[in-house]
Amino acid sequence: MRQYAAVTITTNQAAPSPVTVIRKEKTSRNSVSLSWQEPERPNGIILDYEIKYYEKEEQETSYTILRARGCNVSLNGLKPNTAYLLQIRARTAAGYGASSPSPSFQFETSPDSAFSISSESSQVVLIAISSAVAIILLTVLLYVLIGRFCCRSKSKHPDEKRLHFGNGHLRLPGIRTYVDPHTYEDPSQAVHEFAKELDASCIAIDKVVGAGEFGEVCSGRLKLPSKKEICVAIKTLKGGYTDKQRRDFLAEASIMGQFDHPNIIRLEGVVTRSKPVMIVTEYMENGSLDSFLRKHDAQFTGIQLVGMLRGIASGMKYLSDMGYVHRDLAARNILVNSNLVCKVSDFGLSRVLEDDPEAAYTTRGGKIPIRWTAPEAIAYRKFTSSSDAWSYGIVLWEVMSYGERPYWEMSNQDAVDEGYRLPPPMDCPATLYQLMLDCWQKEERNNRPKFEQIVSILDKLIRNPGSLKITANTTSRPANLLLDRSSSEVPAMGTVGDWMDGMRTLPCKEAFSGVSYSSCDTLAKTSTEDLKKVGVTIVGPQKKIVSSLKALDSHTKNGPVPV
Ligand code: ACK
Repeated sequence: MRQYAAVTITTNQAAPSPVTVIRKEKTSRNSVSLSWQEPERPNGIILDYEIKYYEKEEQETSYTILRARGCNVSLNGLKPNTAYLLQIRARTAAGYGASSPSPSFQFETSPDSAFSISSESSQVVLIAISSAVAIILLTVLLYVLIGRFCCRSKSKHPDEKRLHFGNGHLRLPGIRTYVDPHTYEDPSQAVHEFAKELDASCIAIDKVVGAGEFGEVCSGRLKLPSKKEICVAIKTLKGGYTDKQRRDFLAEASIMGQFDHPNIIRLEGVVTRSKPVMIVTEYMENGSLDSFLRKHDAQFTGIQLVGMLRGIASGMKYLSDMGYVHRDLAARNILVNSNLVCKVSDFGLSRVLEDDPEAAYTTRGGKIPIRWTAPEAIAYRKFTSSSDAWSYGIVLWEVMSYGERPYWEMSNQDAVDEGYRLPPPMDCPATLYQLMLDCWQKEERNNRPKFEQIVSILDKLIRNPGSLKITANTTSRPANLLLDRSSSEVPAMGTVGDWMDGMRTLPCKEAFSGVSYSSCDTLAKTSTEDLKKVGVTIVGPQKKIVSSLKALDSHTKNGPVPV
């Protein structure tokens, strides 16, 4: 028989080509108006343009970023008589095109004393100068009033959003574009700004696939304007809701609608003008990642698992670049499609945590999914992209253990007990376990890896699959396995009891005490039923416990440990 494999690869849509033609329309001492031509090859629908500019002298150490939907923009709040450099890039569903031009486009503002406008508008200059005092005073007054109004009702102008204010000038590196829908005075305005209103007649519901806090989750089909039908998931808001419930339900759509990334669940639109109120998203054939992995225990290659993890990290990098902190990153909130692509889902603020069955009340009253949450977020609600990185470490552990519950049946209290770290899942590559430990740095949360670094580490692993063969349980383990990073000593582990003490897995220790099995292999061959007869309760899958014990065997200096 001829042996072959058919491989279907779908490339991503190409990014738009650079913006090459930029024109200066008007210049004054504090502002400049620019326009440009659409890229020669947009390769899709241009969602918006990013305009980045900075003082030439400052060499890009601080810069301002604006976003514009059209091909023109006014830059205000500039310094008089100053040279600026500027670059523009277009964004489509495929992401950003290259920034251009290179070298950057240069413009200068007019000197302090002058008020110049381009030559063809010299008449306007004359009129402006003649009525100078009155008009300037009026403009300043209006500017102050409008400025105040804009600050109060943030982001009311979708076409051109100034992303960061600081005396009208950006002093922060990076891009940040997420707008919190709760800052809108009228939340229904937010949903219509970020989500498309769909006609209910274009949606056909096929079946119920799950239940959410607000109502059922169904699968169905959406007829697009092109008449093409696509599979969708439909979240519905059940009848009898309060205004607040409707607002909270739709907040998820207002958040999701701002994202556009292959590893973030895509919003198709909302139905708010008829009942039931619905949120329509792309359909993910394999459902939630945790149950998907449990269904396919041990069925994937290392590369497939790393590919899934890479997707999640890439989605999280996108979210953190946008300034969005997820707060509830867990395998149950990742969806998987038929191509094994993982996408981050479940957006919202307080709602996410209210909705999550894993969320428990902390001593400070907040509701938090304890097992997935960083210590500083549990202790004083310090949620940041670094606390998301901690949760990513837990997701990494969940994926490598095929949907095992973190900390098994331990109580939340024991799970967060200081110093405890999860052990490596069976056959877990050493690099991935080290990555988990890095994500779980307690004291120095800023030392946790950034999502960009995580993506790059996983990319390296994918390029060099041989490195996945070195597993955490066969090599010497990282020194910090059993301890908090603040402790410098690794305790000597002579017996299983010591090991379990070190791991603070009391339930396990109690289960094994008084039972005498001569080796891990004997234990492996003993049925769970037989173990029960001698009073041993298996608190996790038996094969995983055996694998951990074998790891201990290889770890101790004196050969196999008697169990
Ligand atoms: O594991 P599941 O089948 O996948 O059960 C849950 C359920 O709805 C409640 O959240 C499923 N679900 C949610 N969103 C989607 C989606 N976009 N595509 C497919 N299934 C979804 C989820």
